[in-house]
Amino acid sequence: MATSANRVLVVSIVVVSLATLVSAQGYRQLSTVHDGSGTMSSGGTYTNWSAAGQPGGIAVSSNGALTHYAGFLQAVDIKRPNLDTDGDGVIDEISTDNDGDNLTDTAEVQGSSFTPPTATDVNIADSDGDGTTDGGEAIAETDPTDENINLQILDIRDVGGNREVSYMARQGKTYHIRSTDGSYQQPATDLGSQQEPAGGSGTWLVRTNVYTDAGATTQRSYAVEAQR
Ligand SMILES: [Ca+2]
Ligand SMILES: [Ca+2]
Ligand SMILES: [Ca+2]
Ligand SMILES: [Ca+2]
Repeated sequence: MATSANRVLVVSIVVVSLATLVSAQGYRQLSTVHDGSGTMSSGGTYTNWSAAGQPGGIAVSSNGALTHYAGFLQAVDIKRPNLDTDGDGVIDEISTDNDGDNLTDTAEVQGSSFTPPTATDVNIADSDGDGTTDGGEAIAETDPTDENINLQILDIRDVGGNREVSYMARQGKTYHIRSTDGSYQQPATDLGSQQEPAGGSGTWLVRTNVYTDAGATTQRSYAVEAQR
């Protein structure tokens, strides 16, 4: 978080619109038992999880009265048939979104909601713990595995009679800047949108952008909104 001696930070918040979500899939998901180097293949409306991709393959071993079955898919389902990670009343075995982060389990395993493709945890809503859910990072197009990168306002300050709002952005993406005057409430007024020009760094094209709120001098709260 940047700082400034003349900073006029009233309230900075980030609104991540969930208006566009990954739609529910038509197949039964088995991702709760996906682990290690297990592999997955897709065909039409179904998804096949290959036992051959499990580390060590399928094996059975015994130790006295105990028998250990290794490599079988759905082992977690058998052991924890009532597991409901997000508490929505739909057990993980039949839930398409275990952690309720608005990314399906399959999309999380495949990493298909991100560019570049990046897998996220199917049972943790915020895989990197940066305060933005995996689904929110998919909309903002930020790295869901980097706790230092998400959509956030970095600084608000008065400069030469204007107010400058700096925020972490992605090259080529369009953002809406919203505001409200007076004491804090959810910023609702759309000040306009801006598309981030070139200059993003790294694979995720991260850049700091500055929105200039011309002539703004009164108390004002800001939000930056990203949409898919
Ligand atoms: Ca999810
Ligand atoms: Ca997740
Ligand atoms: Ca996150
Ligand atoms: Ca992140």
